[in-house]
Amino acid sequence: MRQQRPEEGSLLTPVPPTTITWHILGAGAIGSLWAIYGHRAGADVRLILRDQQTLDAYQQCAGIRLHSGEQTLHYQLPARCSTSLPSPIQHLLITTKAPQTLPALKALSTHIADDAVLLLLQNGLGIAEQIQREFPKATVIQGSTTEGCYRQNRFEFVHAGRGQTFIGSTKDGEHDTLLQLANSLSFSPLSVSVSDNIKAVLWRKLAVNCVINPLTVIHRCRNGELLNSPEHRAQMRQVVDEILKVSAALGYTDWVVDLHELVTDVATTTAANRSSMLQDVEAERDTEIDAITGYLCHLAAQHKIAVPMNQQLLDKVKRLSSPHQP
Ligand code: KPL
Repeated sequence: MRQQRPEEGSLLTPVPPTTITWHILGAGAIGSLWAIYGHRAGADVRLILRDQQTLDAYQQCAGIRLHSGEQTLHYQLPARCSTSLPSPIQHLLITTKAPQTLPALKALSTHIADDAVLLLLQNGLGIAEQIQREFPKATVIQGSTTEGCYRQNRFEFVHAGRGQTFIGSTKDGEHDTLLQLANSLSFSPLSVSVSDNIKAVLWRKLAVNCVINPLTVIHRCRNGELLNSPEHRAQMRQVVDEILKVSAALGYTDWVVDLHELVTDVATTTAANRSSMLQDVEAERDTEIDAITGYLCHLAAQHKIAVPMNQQLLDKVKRLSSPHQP
């Protein structure tokens, strides 16, 4: 019998549309994707920008542009910076990069309702636990997306590849809430599903990011170009083999039986995309390498598993993202 992928356990029972107001923290590629499609769908979506300077730049650009196939969408949806937010935030979609998440949330904390829903849609692992500690009464939901989107200019993005988006919770009894949230964020063409095994989905996404993101940085190439060279393919295989060993030590073997295939699939469907890590390195921004490869290497060390290829990629990307490091 064919092995069931964790994504396929998702329940897609239709739930009536809701009128949730979504605040979106982070106007990067993923945040802007949801903001633009949400606004187009008539949903109440509001951007939270870092500071007044960013807000001024946003207004000067008259909002966000998104190129999607032949179409360009251009909207100036409501945006505020964190110092001028009016009411307590009840639903927050967090799309900031892993290292910026906690500082950004702390800066917003007086505007976040105690019982807010904080939905995390970002690469890497380890941040949700930190958020839950900081906001103990909030409902923290984790999500994962393989939509491919990259920044072309400050507020201009390209939706370069269609992917899948899942949300879920590690706590029991939140299924109806999750369905409602998934429904409220399924702005066409984006579709959000509930996973009944979000840990597996996040682990699989971490694995994909451990392969594609650092390798596209080292080779300065688009995702699909990794598949064109035998040398790059060999490196991809090596990274995957090491992840399989760590997965086995953690008891996650069933989640990654098709990992080689999955990585190739994602590199193919997002072939035209520039990975988020490559975009960060090129823009001299902090990367998410610590929450991705760093997280994996940390677990490997705890279980005394050698992951030399991942360690090498971690060191190289860290050197590239902090050029002053020896
Ligand atoms: O998540 C991604 C990223 O760039 O961070 C992938 C799926 C690799 C798409 O580019």
